Amino acid sequence: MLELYQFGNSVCAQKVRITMIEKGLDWETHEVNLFTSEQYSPKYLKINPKGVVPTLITSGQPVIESTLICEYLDETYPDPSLTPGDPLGRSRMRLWSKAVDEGLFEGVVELSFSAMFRQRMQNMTDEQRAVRFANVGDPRRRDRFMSTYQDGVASPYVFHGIAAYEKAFKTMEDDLSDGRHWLMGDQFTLADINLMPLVARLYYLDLLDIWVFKRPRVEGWWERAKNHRSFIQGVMEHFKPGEVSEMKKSGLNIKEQVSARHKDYLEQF
Ligand SMILES: N[C@@H](CCC(=O)N[C@@H](CS)C(=O)NCC(=O)O)C(=O)O
Repeated sequence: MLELYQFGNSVCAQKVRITMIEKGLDWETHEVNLFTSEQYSPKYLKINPKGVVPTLITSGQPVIESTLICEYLDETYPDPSLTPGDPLGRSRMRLWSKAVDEGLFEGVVELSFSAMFRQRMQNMTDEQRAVRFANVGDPRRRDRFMSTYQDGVASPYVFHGIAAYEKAFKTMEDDLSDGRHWLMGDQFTLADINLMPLVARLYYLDLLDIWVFKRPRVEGWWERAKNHRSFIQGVMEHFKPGEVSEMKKSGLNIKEQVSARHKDYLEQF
């Protein structure tokens, strides 16, 4: 039986769940409470030395990094395939994985953090905060975290995230302009799965229109994505009561500032 270490509303875990549902797989869930820093416990660090979720356990072996977990699942359970059949298609699909891993994921973290978790961290004790900032010895993650904790949407890391989303949505709109349903064409692939939770988070924070206003093809893609069975079962059905309304409320608190920074980005670049 596959095992998935995850935490509630984690976008990376959502990617993996969508993939497992596409494949018709069953799995056992273990919750790792990120708010009590369970991800840094010596026991968890043994299976995921980065101290993050998700981790997939298969035949007793850990697989980490959500993009790699999804690829592992697609290779191990090839039906239905979530990867284009030709090398060029695969390289294009992986460009989307890179966009997620090299900018969009940080963007979603910084925006979600500014909207939802910053205040929760302000209520922590100094000791609890110090543990969160320690971030298993990764100074880059710590710097991002501290900057967004201190400055919220004014942090340069939030600006980087806003820029990453702008570039991704522009490319999506262009790619979808030939009328294709999914990012790689008619085939639903890991590119769509990679993007779905990241677009969903903006949607639930009520920030999505900042980027997709006047991007009808992205809107069409999102409409299909959010009605896709694996999205409904892998994301929507996992929300706890009140979670969706809380995301919307938190996002609205930062919407004006995010919109202003998005305008700054368009003016500057
Ligand atoms: N690149 C990793 C990122 C994983 C990641 O950062 N996960 C977040 C939740 S979405 C986490 O566990 N954060 C805990 C922390 O930073 O302490 C992946 O795709 O699996």
